[in-house]
Amino acid sequence: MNLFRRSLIAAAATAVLASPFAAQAQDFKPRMIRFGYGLNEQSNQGRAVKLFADAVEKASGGKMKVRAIGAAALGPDTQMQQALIGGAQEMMVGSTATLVGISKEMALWDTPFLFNNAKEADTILDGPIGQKVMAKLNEKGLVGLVYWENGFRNLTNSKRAVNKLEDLDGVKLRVMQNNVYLDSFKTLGANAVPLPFSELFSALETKTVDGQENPYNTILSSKFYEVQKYLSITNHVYSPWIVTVSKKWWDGLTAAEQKVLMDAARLSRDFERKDTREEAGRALGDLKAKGMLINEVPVAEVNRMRDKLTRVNASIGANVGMELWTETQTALVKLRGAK
Ligand code: TK8
Repeated sequence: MNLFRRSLIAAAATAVLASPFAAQAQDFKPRMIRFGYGLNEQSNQGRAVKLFADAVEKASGGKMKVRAIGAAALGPDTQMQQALIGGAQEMMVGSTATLVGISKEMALWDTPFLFNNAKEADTILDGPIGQKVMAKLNEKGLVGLVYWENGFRNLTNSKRAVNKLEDLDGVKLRVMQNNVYLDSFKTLGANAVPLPFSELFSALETKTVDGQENPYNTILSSKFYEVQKYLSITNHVYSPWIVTVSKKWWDGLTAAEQKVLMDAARLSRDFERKDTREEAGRALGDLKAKGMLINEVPVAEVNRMRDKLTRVNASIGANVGMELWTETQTALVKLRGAK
């Protein structure tokens, strides 16, 4: 062995000993983490996954590597969730709404008009209630790390501007695969059709469905403006994303490795929310420039929608458990009184 190589190895050994990853020094092979997500690389979701990947690689000194796989190349949310539970995939980020079939408490976040603004969402999601809902995933083979912002959802369709409740009548509207969404939009008079997000663009393009609902960011990054004429602002629900890990895999990590992931997840959360809010702030202008016709649904009409949906609220309460439901309502009242 020549001198140069020898000193290189010595230097590497020192670096390894100095890091909490010393235990793996002998048979160094980076841990590969397949991290799947549904949106494009050029989206708020894609940017935050990239930031997470870089943070993990840096904090672990290259011993943990994240392979970010977007555009649902590993399958739609529900498929990835099963891969995580089985241990065939390590990580993903997706909608909490598609987790309801696995963990019923997640339906809490589907409550129409639950949060009035992003501040309320952050406080509840990052506080004891959000953490309690997240912890329920552990019984199901998943570990939740953090919530990201998907955002307040709005309606788009190719038929007509929605200015009043009745304009939704018979509109074939794609919803997420979840009974609360299905129920909500049926109650509002739409012909609600559950579909995975990965099939949505082509369903809109071929007019298999007339419309959908998502935050401005997604309407922009998924290019829905190419196949949707009308955007009607309702802000009918705040949707979180959640970063999840396969519990099977997580349980085999060292405490130091788990910490690297948790720290990077928190960094990604703070970055993602900021990035999403900035993008949402300019997205309406961008969508208008792309040719969408945008209208704000009058408050009185939004209130009519809200009233119609109280029936749905009652069933969400029953499904997630009245204790959790009441705790959330009480926390929100308190939060609103405090400002
Ligand atoms: C992306 C989805 C998306 C969600 C939906 O995988 O399905 O409409 O809003 O963000 O999770």
